[in-house]
Amino acid sequence: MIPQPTAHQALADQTFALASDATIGAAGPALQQIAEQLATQLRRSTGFALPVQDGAGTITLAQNGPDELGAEGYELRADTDGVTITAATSEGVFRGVTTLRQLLPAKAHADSPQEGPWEVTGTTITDSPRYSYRGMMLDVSRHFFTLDQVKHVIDLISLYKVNHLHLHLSDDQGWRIQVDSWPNLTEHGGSTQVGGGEGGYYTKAEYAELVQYASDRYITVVPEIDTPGHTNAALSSYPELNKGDLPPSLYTETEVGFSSFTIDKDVTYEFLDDVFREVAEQTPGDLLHLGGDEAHSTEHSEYLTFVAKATELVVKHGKRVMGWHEVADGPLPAGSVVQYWGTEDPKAQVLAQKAVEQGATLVLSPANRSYLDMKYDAETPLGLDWAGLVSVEQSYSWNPATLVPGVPASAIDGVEAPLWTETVDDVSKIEYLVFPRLPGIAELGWSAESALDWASYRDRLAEQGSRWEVLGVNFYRAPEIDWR
Ligand code: IFG
Repeated sequence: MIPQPTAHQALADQTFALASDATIGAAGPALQQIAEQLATQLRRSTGFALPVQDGAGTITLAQNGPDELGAEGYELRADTDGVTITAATSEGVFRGVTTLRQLLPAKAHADSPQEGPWEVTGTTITDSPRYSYRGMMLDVSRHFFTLDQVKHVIDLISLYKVNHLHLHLSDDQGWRIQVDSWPNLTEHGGSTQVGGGEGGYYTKAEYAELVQYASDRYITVVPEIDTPGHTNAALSSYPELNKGDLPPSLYTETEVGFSSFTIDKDVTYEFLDDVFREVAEQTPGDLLHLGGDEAHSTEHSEYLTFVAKATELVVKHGKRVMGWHEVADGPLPAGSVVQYWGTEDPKAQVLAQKAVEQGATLVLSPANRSYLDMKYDAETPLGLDWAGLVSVEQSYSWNPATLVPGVPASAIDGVEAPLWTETVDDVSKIEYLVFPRLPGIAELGWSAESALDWASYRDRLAEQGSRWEVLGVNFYRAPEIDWR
């Protein structure tokens, strides 16, 4: 099991066997939707009818669980008579069903009928997450990924109880989300990508479908509009955004830090007001990420002026600010979340401490631990290595509560594993870098501190390989794992 549950107890000589006459019981629309998702998958791999019915079934989902397990906690019991999953919320039931999918044999993930038996060793599980924010980031700017490709990523990360998908929607190389009031952002700014390919963007209908697909799997989408740096695509789309109204050409290389909004132009803030409004309208979640990283071409006092004005606009449109840790050098509105992407660099640690001193909380994305675009080792064909080589063990063996010195454990909202896509232009490359490291980050976000143990984890990870083979995931068969 990954993430390791809070508590689990085997039931001696009890085995649940899913049989062809099994039913799935669920009360109410939310639980029935979860039941239908589970049934759809198990019908494919078992060939069983698996009707979903109101109330109890062979597998019963119920929302009368204990409140003390929180918004995502659940109880699961599998014994000879059946499986029951109870929680206080439908989200908790969904997390319990995710656990059930891992208790079933790997072939339960197949997309065609497989031979039985379909057995689950008898167990009782009581489970709830350590942190409320467990995320993955996909950079869809450097290389664009279609709605279906992002849905596939959502399917995979939801297997590990990830509950946030941060989409890096704009950068120097591409603007990827439709903004009706500034249409050239996608028409022109979305027309290419790293390497000069045709790029792309999400229409509002496509973005709504993406957000709904994530929501149906209890994943909140966090949109990022990176500012004031990483803005070449926007600057190239609208001359008036530039000093002297001179727009740069589109950019398809991979340098960083060369672009900046024009801080002393009013049109910059009129632009952001429109952009944040339209993005906020498409964002059911309460976080809007405004970037803030690597503003090397923005004079620092101007950067601070910008952050104050840009954060105010995010709040104006009803969202809480999220930003990379550089934003903490300026004043942040209440409820801000600062994303730490430092390594052991003291400057980054000071900014994280400044964030917490002014009441912000942290999401941890240490580049030398959680950046999924870092090479595994010197032979890895994809990815970068500026933050070092990140093996599976390096990615797992850290403690979010103590990573940043001088920051209380209570200030940590959770963890997020970013996948930057300078070197990643298709799904098999996404899978190669994300697996097997993402499950480890998901475990750091979910499991109790006492459960975090590399020897135990690497053994549990070894069993996931067979699931990824059934799912056709192009995972890196890291030699440090004894894959079963
Ligand atoms: N740093 C940049 C990213 C990306 C990354 C690649 C952050 C916050 C290096 N900013 O990480 O745009 O280029 O590893």
